[in-house]
Amino acid sequence: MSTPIGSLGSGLGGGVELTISNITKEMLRRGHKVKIVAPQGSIGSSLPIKEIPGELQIPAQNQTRSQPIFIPKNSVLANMWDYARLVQADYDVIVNFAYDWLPLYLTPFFNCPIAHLISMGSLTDAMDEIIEQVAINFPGTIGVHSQTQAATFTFAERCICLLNGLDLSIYQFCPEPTQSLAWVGRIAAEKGLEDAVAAAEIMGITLKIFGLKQDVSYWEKICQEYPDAPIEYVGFLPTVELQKELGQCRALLITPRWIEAFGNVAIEALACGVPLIAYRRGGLREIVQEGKTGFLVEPDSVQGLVKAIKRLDQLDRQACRQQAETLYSLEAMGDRVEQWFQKILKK
Ligand code: HBI
Repeated sequence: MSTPIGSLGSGLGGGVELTISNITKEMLRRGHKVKIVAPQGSIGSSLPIKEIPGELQIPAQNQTRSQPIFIPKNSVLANMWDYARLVQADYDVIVNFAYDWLPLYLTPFFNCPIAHLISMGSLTDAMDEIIEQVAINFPGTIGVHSQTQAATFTFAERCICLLNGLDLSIYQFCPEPTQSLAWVGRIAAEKGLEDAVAAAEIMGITLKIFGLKQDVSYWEKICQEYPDAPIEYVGFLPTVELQKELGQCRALLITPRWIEAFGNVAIEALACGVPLIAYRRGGLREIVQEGKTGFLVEPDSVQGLVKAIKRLDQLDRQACRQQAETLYSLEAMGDRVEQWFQKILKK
């Protein structure tokens, strides 16, 4: 059951789009029957998608903690779950990827077991309350991507930590990089791009920037503030092109202002052999192997980024690829997800 904030392939669903297609690919490879239920207009090369019409849900991260739950008329979320109600007898388990109240509230009304993969940390009181109710009444059905993300909830110990996974065959290991640094992500204030630009200017090293220019005024403000910074905006590339360019960079700078549940771009970089320089925030703290595959830096400290850039030669690109293969392959993620489902079904 996909995210209701955008059709699959629109990019609006952020990391969840990649997560859904990767888990689906791996479950199909293991011989499972899978159907993805997603908003109209969803595309996914050869993925089995059932498109559902209706009005999109508003993004949860733009809401205040006490904001009420909004369900628009002709809600695509409601229509998706009405479809699920009708077909539930054909399936062993329903997997919910939406960070929304309705699927959690509906859980007790379904005969078919529902596994919820919660993709962000605590954002609103209404969501915390309903996730906790399901975590208590349906033990083991709340999946998360990292311990840090789980720790943002009062019921952290009831969450199942799944990490995440990638199709590593798409990512080529690059042993000999150019001098450039990289920054990848939606260009928006919560991603802290200006710190990476400031560090690149201090070091006089080119910073290649990849990602959707979601907030253009934010981008223009950075260009005005750092007119001489050695930055190169490469654009929003499909994965195959992104990994080719990213792989040639000396390191990936990750400068989140908020608690990222995991860090898909971080494991994409590791898969290419690119070490990480990341703020010690959110799921990144569990991905970076300090001094081996990256450095964790004091959050919001440009000087911290600069100090880490100077120590890059201590990091081992082969170890980065190795970490991706050990922890974040589709195989490894598939094992964690399958075991999660089996434990739910056993109950
Ligand atoms: N907001 N309401 C809502 N529902 C989602 O499923 C959702 C969201 N915001 C962001 C989001 N999903 C994903 O982009 C992140 O979880 C990655």
